[in-house]
Amino acid sequence: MTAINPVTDLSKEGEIAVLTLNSPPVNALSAPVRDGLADGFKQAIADPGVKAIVLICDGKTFIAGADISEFGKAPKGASLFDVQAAMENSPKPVIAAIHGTALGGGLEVALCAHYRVAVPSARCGLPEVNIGLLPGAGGTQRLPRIVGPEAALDMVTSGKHVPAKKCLEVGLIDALAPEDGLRATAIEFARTVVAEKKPLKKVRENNAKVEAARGHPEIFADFRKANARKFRGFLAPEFNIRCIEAAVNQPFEEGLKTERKLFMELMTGSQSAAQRYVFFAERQVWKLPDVPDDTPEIAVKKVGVIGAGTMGGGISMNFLNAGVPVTIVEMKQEALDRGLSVIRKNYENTAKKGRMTMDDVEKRMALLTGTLNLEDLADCDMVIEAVFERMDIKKDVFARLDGIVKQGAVLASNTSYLDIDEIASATRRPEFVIGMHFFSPANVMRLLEVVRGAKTSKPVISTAMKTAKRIGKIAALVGACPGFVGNRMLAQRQREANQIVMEGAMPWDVDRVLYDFGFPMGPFAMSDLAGLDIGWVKEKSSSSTIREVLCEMDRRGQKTGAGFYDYDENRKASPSPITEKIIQDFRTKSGVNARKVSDEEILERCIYPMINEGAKILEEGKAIRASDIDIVWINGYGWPVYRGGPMFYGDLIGLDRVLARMKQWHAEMGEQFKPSALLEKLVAEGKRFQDLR
Ligand code: 3H9
Repeated sequence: MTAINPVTDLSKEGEIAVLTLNSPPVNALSAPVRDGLADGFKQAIADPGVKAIVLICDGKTFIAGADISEFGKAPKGASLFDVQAAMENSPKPVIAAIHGTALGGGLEVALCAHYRVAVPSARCGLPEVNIGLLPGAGGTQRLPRIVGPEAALDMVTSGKHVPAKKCLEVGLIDALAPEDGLRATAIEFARTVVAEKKPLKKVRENNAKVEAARGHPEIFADFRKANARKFRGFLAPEFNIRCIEAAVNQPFEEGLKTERKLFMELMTGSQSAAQRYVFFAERQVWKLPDVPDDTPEIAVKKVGVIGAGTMGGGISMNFLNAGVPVTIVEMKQEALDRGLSVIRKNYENTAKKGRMTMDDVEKRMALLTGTLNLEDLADCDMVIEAVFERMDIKKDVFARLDGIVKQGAVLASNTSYLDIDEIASATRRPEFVIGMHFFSPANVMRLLEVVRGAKTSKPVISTAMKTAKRIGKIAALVGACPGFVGNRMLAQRQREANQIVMEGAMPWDVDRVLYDFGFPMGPFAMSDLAGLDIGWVKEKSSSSTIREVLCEMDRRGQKTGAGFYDYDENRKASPSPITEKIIQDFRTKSGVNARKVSDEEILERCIYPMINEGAKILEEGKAIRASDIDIVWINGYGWPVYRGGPMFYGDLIGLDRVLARMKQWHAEMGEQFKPSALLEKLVAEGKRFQDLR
């Protein structure tokens, strides 16, 4: 075995050269990997004793793509295109041996091999779209030449990882190898290619499928139309589509040029910068400076959930999906029955859509036990309380749990804004109490805010985070403060949205601006969806806010067919003259002269105070990193991922600009706009949130 460089080895098995990459964690195409490939192929091709070359990787995966952390930096080392050309034009057959994932640039390298062999557990994909890019090393031109333009469109715009078996069916790989015999099988495959003098297959020359699609622009028009909603606001899916179009309509070399041009456009744009940032943010969020990964974990084998309402039911489903038995507690039989039947119905609906079998439904339901008796939670390893959001009720529940649940179990509250320390004080074991704030619908939304109390122990924090991962969530560890990270910042936006309406805009103006920014819906449409009567009590209603008046008129949102908006029978919203009149009356009563509020002001007033609040959260140590705040907003509140989250967005537009506005509004309108000290400091130092480490 010869070491080509620290990450590449070249060895020989008779007449077959084996080029092995070993660059943890994922064999990404960093400069040393590209250098190793370039030199390795050169040597193997030059060696007269070599008849064929196998490219294989050590570690957990084949090449998982370009090295994303190199993007935006000055290029170093061998060019990927030269490596690919050396492979494709090699006079000796090149066989890629794939395990783990061949993704992005990794698959693009494999597509320059003449043959591909993979283990059944391997997956192939071009996921660049997820980081706001397109496959920029020939992937958009080679993939459709194998799988056809339709399948290629699906793969490049979804970024999905296609299992090896399916890859074999569509011709993306040529043979399957036993799970523990990839190297031997690939070598054997290479020997057969040599012995049988099989052709040096170049994907680029395989034109039949792209030619067949030529003159059928409807393939692309239909695809765009079918996915318009999903792709709204994103540049990368459209650019990926244009590349596949180029593969169909242009000769290979021209298509490559189109791909290159569009790739560079995306690479230098803000959307991809945001999405690359989010890629790393999603991985950072699990890393807790004072709770190392090897912190002992409490084994969670049985979970108790208190409350069988929408929230409790949704939370339970997460655990059932992960195969964890759940005992769900309600106060009344009727509520319990209702809760259990909603869970069953949800699963049955999923089964009806073909996304699970009836057998799966029954398996999950068999893990679920309903009870009216809190004592039944005694042997649970984790109990999550999801009862009514009132401190006295929560404290009562926790005091009772303290007397019932075995020692060493995690006692979690799903509160969305109450003080976790006060809740913990109702027990004699505050170190076991933690917040696990799920977002509604809890079986769908990815975010979990894990709220650390002053006394919460590290194993309990670690257990909550690892449990979140196990049930497929993304969790951000936050500190105890009213509303935690998400709702605390949301309150800023909501206050300004309401205020802007008082000043002259209509709810639909505010909603339109935020929708165009990329949110799935604006704050007023959101309120209508959630129900305007959340927290509203008829007896105490005093007609003092627009919302109260709407509730008093029984305009309680979508469920009553009217709220801020009017709704038709298909729940389609239209601006309501009634709401408009209520708002105008409010303005008159308050002596406000309505003015035209520009779209720019709406956006700034809604977003900048959130960024300022985020800075205060960081300043107070209630979030570990700015990027954790962004994770909360992207996964819990529909912040468009291509804008990277509020803190990234602040960095992008310039913190000096945000600060200037905050100062101006602070002077003009009051304390709610007081600039955060951290924001002032960063601006003074010419730094960004991303520079805080
Ligand atoms: C591309 O290829 C462009 C080309 O078309 C054009 C070229 C001209 N780079 O996710 P994990 C790190 S674009 C750098 O926790 P898993 C990751 O940050 C690329 N680093 O593991 C983490 O670091 P840390 C197209 C990378 O087992 C560690 O590896 N490819 C890269 O859950 C482990 O990652 C993609 O978009 C990378 N490409 O999942 C694939 N990938 O430990 C992106 C990972 O310090 N990667 N890291 O936090 C993935 O989807 C997953 O990482 C993978 C493994 C499925 C591979």
